[in-house]
Amino acid sequence: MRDEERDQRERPERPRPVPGALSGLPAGSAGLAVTELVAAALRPQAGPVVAVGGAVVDATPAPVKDWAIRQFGTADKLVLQLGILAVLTMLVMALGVLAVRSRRLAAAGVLLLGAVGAVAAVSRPDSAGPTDAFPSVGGAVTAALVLHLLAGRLTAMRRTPTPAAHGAGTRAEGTAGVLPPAEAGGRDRRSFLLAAASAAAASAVVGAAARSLSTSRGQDAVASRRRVVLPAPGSPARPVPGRARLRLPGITPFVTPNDDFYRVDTALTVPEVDATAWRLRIHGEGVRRPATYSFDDLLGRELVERDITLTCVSNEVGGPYVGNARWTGVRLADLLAECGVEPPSRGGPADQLVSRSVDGMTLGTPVEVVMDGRDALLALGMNGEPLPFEHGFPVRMVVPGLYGFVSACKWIEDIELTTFASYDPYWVRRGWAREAPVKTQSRIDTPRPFARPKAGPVMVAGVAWAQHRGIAKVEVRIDDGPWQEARLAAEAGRDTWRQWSFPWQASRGGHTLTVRATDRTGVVQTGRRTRTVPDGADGRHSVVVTVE
Ligand SMILES: Nc1nc2c(c(=O)[nH]1)N[C@H]1C(S)=C(S)[C@@H](COP(=O)(O)O)O[C@H]1N2
Ligand SMILES: [Mo]
Repeated sequence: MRDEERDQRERPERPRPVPGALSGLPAGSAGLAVTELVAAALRPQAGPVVAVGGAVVDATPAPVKDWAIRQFGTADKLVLQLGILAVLTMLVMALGVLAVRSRRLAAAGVLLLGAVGAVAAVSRPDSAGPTDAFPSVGGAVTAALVLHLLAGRLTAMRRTPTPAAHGAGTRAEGTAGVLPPAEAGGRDRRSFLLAAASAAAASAVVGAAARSLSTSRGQDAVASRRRVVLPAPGSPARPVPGRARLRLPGITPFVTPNDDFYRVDTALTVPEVDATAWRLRIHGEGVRRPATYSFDDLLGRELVERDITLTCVSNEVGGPYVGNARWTGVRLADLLAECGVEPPSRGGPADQLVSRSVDGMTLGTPVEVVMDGRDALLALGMNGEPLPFEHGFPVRMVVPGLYGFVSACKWIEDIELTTFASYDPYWVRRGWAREAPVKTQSRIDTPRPFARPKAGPVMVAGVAWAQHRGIAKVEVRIDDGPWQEARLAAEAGRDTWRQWSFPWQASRGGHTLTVRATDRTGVVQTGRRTRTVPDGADGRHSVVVTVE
């Protein structure tokens, strides 16, 4: 009997997973907070969540990426980062459980996580070098230390039986000279909880400091944007005819306001570039006079203003990734000519213009297209204001007629003349086409899918686009009926979309409305549906409605 009693007293309790897992949380949050602070001080892009997220984005196959864009739209990045945080939370909880058994193994696990973040940060295309490992390393060391400390308290707590486990131990007993086990257990528990709470509180303080530091760092960029005054364009946009804008409920407006303009990019944190420090370098094959331009250099040139509709190759038939804005900028062809660049048709050696952004994105555009006389711009303004940060401040490219992924480089900082044969930019390496003119497309904006309009006159309306070729005709078909011509709004220009409308005498029952466009080269939008990969979706948009 005596032996059994002693056993009960001295044998450590079996490790309990719940407090272990809970000790992983303050350790993880302390690590993450330090990570954020170091990243805010050094480079926000070097933070492990952003770096690992970026690596995941880059490694995701095109069809999965397409699916994610479809599922989550512009929230895809938030979903990805929350996913990474969820995985991280589970891992630190598991490491917390492990720490109760082996503090050394758990610390090694935490450091391994840090190593993953460090490697991701250092190997990003826009990495600033080995220092990008600092946020991950600092965070991992912090998390390992906190976990070590908490697991130590937990182990101490376990060695002394707790009052609950023995159903004994009242305050009165504790007044004896020697601390009874029950009281010691309570003390250890308090010390564990205190340590865990302190770690959590310290993480909150450090996290807040990291946020305010990163805000203040972004302020130079914000201030530089606020100071920009766009001079009146030397070459203003052609006035948009009044009849280019249909005033119909539910139709997409002719000009897309900046806040509604779709956003597609791989940037997990929007680059905030200080325009005063910004430079654009033009160099490469056949560049006889390589040059570097500042933002003021560009602002001092003749500005041209153009209405241009931008489309994403990932836009599904009927999808939302298309927008029309009034861009202000400088002619890219003029800059290239100044640098001594000749297009291939005049003997120039380079057929591909590779634009590179501050976040390491690369896009390839045919030199011939950029220099064929169309309004290929280095845009500084969007709808009368400096570019919003999300849309590429301080400078981006816009080339009418080409999908964004082969032309519209945001946060641009480098233009290199090269050949298609010798260099594949980012999207091409992931299965997208080298060259991608926008396909002729049209979309029904109203009625909405599954609407229930009343029988009688129903206005069917939407937009159609075939940038740089222009829209010649839009037709609508009801069910399997004949194609009937829609009314086209006036043409603002060949580089913009065109609104259209079709007054329909709707009869009761279910109906399928289909639209197709014909461009000015005679190409009719095909009925054969294709995927967005590799060079944009083909097919016609249909909407099913029930007329009551
Ligand atoms: N730096 C950078 N530029 C970029 C991209 C990107 O991921 N990074 N995405 C391109 C794509 S695919 C499109 S469709 C357009 C979208 O421009 P927007 O976000 O201003 O609409 O930007 C292009 N420029
Ligand atoms: Mo795109």
